[in-house]
Amino acid sequence: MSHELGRLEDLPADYVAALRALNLVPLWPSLRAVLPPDKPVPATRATHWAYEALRPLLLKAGELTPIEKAERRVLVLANPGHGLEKMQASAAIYLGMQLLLPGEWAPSHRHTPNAVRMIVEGEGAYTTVDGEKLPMSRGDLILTPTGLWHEHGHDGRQPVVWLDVLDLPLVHYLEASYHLPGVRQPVHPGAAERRYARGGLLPTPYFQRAAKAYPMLRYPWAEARAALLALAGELGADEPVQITYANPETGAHAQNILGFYALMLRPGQTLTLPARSPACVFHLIEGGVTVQAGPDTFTLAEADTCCAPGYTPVTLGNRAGHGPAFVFLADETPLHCKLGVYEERR
Ligand code: 1HN
Repeated sequence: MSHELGRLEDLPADYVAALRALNLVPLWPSLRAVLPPDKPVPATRATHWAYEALRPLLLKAGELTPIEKAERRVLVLANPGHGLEKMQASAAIYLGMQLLLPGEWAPSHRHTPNAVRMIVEGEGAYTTVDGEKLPMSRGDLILTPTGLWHEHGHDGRQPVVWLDVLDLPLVHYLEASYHLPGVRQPVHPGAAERRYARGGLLPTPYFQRAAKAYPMLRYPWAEARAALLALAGELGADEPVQITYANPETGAHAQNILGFYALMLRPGQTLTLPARSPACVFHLIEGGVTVQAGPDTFTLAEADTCCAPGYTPVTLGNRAGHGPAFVFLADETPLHCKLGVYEERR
């Protein structure tokens, strides 16, 4: 049973002042705000960031601010529901579009928040993570897990842009976010994506595997796309065609806090994702889709990004009459599962 609780204004001012002087506050005036009835009231608002609109502003940043003055030249995709200055897409997710110009160098550093990059456009850039030089091509997913040294370089001729996805808002909220500058990393040969190139086939004996928490750092789009097409061939026409970016040694999510997925929509297919507790980000790699998040509907062109708050059903639709659409997703599922607050409502 829910009934009106006493308000702060109902209490004598001198009583409230006496409490405050001792760093005390009464719970009951705020109880309903922190425990709203039935479901949360998310600050996260369904929000769309159109690439066509932001791209010229990002390129302009390349003229206005040299890389030495930025370290990372990024426009943050901020959710107005949280206040733009908070630099949050959702409670736990940070999004930014990063520009690296030919010849530029974004120096080595490491930090506690986990990052991934989803490459949006351009060729010739690379990121070196934990001594592994990882080429960046459109649609590739590159991990930069917590604590690993990383730096970006660019040997190509065109601007390179990627989407950064970090769990920064959460790690910052936990007062666990910090940064260390580093020196240029020595690069060691070999790429884990080749060692782990086939699902279910692991390097043996065990010592040939990376005895690392994050054995594979780059997930080439060519592999993910081929996996989706193969999966589509196996599944019924109405079934969701979706893959999870996983740790090849453990099968768990690739990173600890945020989950990453790719999804294929067949021509004309619509797919309704049930309301779930985690917020979710959608980034269109290929094709044209609509994203209906509760009462809001967004029309995504290639390289567009949008987010939906938790506890909101989302319907995705492929607008194309022919040709599949490919969407990259990031969400807070691993975090919610580990904390025991994950929920799905149908
Ligand atoms: C970071 O380290 C990068 O390394 C990009 O490219 C964006 C946003 C907040 C904190 C660290 C990068 C970031 C970031």
